[in-house]
Amino acid sequence: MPEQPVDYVERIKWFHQARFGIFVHWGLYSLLERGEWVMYRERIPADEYAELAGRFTGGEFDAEKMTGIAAGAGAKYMVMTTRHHDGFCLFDSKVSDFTSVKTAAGRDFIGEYVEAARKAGLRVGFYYSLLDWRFPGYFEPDKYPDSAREMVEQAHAQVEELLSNYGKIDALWYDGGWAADGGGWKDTSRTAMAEFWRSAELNHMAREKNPSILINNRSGLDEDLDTPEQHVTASEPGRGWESCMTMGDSCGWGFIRNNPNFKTVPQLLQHLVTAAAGEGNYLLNIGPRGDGRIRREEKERLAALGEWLGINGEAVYGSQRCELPGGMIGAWTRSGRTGYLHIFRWPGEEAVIPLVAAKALSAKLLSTGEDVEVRQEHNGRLVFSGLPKEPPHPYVNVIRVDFAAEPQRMVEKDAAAWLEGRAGDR
Ligand code: FHN
Repeated sequence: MPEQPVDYVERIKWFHQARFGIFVHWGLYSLLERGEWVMYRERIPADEYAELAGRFTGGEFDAEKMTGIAAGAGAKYMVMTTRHHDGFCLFDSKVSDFTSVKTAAGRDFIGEYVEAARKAGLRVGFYYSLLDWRFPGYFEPDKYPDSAREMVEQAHAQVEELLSNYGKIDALWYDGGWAADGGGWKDTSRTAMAEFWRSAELNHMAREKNPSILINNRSGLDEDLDTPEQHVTASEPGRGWESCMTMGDSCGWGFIRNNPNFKTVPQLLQHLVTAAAGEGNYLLNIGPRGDGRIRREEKERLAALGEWLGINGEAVYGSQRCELPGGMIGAWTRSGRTGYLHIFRWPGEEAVIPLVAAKALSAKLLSTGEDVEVRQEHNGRLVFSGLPKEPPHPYVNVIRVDFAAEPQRMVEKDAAAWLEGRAGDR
């Protein structure tokens, strides 16, 4: 008997608990070290590009090492490119010879990833690019209708393979469903996109194969998850969302040889906390080298995130929306009646947050484990005092505050009352 469809609230529970995932972009393009768009941006003919498969052996690709690094960073899931826009598959496919199994590597890297991720206790996501640059029908669907049809059929067959051959997959991360720029697409709307890829049928099949799968919004249909890219913007309450981001320059999801703009650990943490504060997730990308090794800059940052989450994880995992203001110093996350003030800019011995409409019972600094003195003044101003002069943790410090009720932002009915030290909500 086929499994029954699983209710959205039930399906998305693990995702809300997780809050932090690692994205992996790896493929033939990694050998060229100029990012994953190199084939198209440099207009490398398909045959010439395909020769890269003869050199792509992934000799240093170690799925256990990679998933270990992700788990050590405190991530709870991963999403790996099963194929990107160049069409090269890291898995075995009956409908394509352009795969790592049938070329020099002779390996099913996706199979290795799935096994290692499960062993490391991580949920498993598949990135799949609908478009495949090797098909003229992608760029000019009216001129080459057979090619366009073949490309869509290949996508259907491969998504089915991916969801049939690797056990239960937790997330299906489509990409590349959009109209080709400058090409022959007359209608560039999401509706046209969904029609082109026959997305309703595709996603129906995916849910039949795996009733608990989460599907993102990039096939032209909204499905389960919004996917803001390179920015952290919360969706409407109740809707799942995940912000994906590169560690370096925005054009470099795949390996770039000299990538001078790596974000700092505090920047990465601020993104993670901002996502958690809006009840969303942070999907942070790594782009291994052509041979599969993960670069030092990424390993160092991930280890630092793991160390921080080891101390402050309770403020992130399973976090709920919190709209308390961060004053001038940070942002809040929440879990029931407990609020977590993440201080990005350490103010010194005293920290002030206004407009807190709940009674604070006690406070503790997670990085030291010490209790913190807290008093409440007019306008719900919380004043934390007796704090260390210098930030005890170099990146982000978290004060946990237990409140008597769910902490909410005070509504200022008289917006000028604060000038006289009066509470504006009465
Ligand atoms: O074009 C891709 C890009 O290479 C990368 O895979 C990102 C990840 O979200 N998505 C596309 C752009 O939206």
